[in-house]
Amino acid sequence: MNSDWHGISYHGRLRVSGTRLMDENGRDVVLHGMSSHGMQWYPHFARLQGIQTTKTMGANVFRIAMYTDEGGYLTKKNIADDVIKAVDDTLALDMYAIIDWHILHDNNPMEHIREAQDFFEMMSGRYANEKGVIYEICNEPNGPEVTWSRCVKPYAERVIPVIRRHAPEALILVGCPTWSQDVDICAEDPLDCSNIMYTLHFYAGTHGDELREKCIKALGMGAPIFASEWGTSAADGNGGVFLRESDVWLDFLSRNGISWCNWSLADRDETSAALRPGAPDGGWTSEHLSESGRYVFSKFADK
Ligand code: IDC
Repeated sequence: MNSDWHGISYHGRLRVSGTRLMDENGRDVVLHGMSSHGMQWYPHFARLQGIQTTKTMGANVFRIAMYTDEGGYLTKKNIADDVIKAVDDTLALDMYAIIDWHILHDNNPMEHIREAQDFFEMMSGRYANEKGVIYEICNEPNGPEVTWSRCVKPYAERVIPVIRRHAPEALILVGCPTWSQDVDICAEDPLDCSNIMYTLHFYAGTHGDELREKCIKALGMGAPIFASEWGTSAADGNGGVFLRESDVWLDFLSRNGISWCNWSLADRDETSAALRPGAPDGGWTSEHLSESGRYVFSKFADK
């Protein structure tokens, strides 16, 4: 591990200042790391051994993607136990943990707002005093009817206070319409709360200049941005990998001081997965990593 690796014990509680993410002592912070795949499918990679291996390569954040739909939390509540284990393991490694309410095909976050409130009530109660826990309240709102003003913003306004009751200073990430791409729309009509960031998601084979323009526009309007999910593949998680396009994106994020998590830490047979099929739970060497995994793991420690 690089000697300038820094985790929770160094940075402490994170806070948003303007569009920047800062640490407890007022230093700029940029987090790099992996996102798990769906916790209903790949919980074994979201454990100490695997997360530790990403840390060895320079990662200081881990995102725990808890799908709501598709056999996730809504139909299998005890997935929350795996999420808790993953959060505890991540914190034990001195790394920041993102708890992601991973809506996707259930495109409107309002659809399950009660469940979201109960879930975040439980999680923020449990981690009330933890400086390293970050809450991502809706992965990717999507669909023509799912607008910021009518659906996502009111959802955020009802879920954020639930978290704030227990963890008043926690960093909270808010998804944007159109699969967390419309950061500019959120920026035009921002939430009236502190310590929140909007998420920008991209897949290098599908999204390019146009999405970067939206991001620049949002930053220009003062919206803080966190790239909590991106892939080297096309948006369906496959195709490519698009490493030249990924270079352009990572350079862009770096120039703008934007933190990121890569999709995904799994051995699924799809190009976005960082591990090759049959990979063990951790301790990976180059032979266990996919082309994407080799690329992404080599970027964690970049500034
Ligand atoms: C994809 C997975 C794929 C799985 C599918 C389920 O890669 O294995 O079958 O979800 O719905 C996202 C989502 C993320 C997607 C990913 C790739 O947040 O859940 O994962 N993606 O399609 N947004 C844009 C792309």
